[in-house]
Amino acid sequence: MNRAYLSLGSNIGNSKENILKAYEILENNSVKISKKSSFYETDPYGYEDQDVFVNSVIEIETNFSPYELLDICHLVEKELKRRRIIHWGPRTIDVDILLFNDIIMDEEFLIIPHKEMTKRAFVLVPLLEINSEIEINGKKAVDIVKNIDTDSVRLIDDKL
Ligand code: PH2
Ligand code: MG
Ligand code: MG
Repeated sequence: MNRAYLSLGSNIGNSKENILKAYEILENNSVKISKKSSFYETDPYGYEDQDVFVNSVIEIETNFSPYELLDICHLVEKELKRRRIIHWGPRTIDVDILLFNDIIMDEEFLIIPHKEMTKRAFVLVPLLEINSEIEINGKKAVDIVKNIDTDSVRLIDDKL
């Protein structure tokens, strides 16, 4: 069984509902969710002229390969009617593979660990909530997050 971590983000429509729907679609496609972070309200990163996001991170168990898992992430985005208009812009849902076992790969359509994850508080904070020991490219995520401004990431109280 493979263990992977996925980041989910939404800032169009009912973002929390969208993430919950994404969980349901993942589970209906044989992706077992073993841990779920809380929901976080997060300021837009990169392209800033858009609404705040809701973000979460989940730990999953799967027999799929990284590319098969990527196909399922795309299926979730398709079912939630994601449209790609602005790079890093608003979306009903974005499902990204963060980590997959200890695989390191750098290919055109799939980079693991996720290329931007060490810069993103909205990824690191929920990831650390569900696995405080996690390492990214041999570095402890707890140490990486120390150098990042985490004020942009606010816990939404009502836990799942
Ligand atoms: N996703 C992006 C770009 N910027 N900002 C926040 N707060 N949350 C996101 O999920 C996000 C983002 C592109 O993947
Ligand atoms: Mg993304
Ligand atoms: Mg994506």
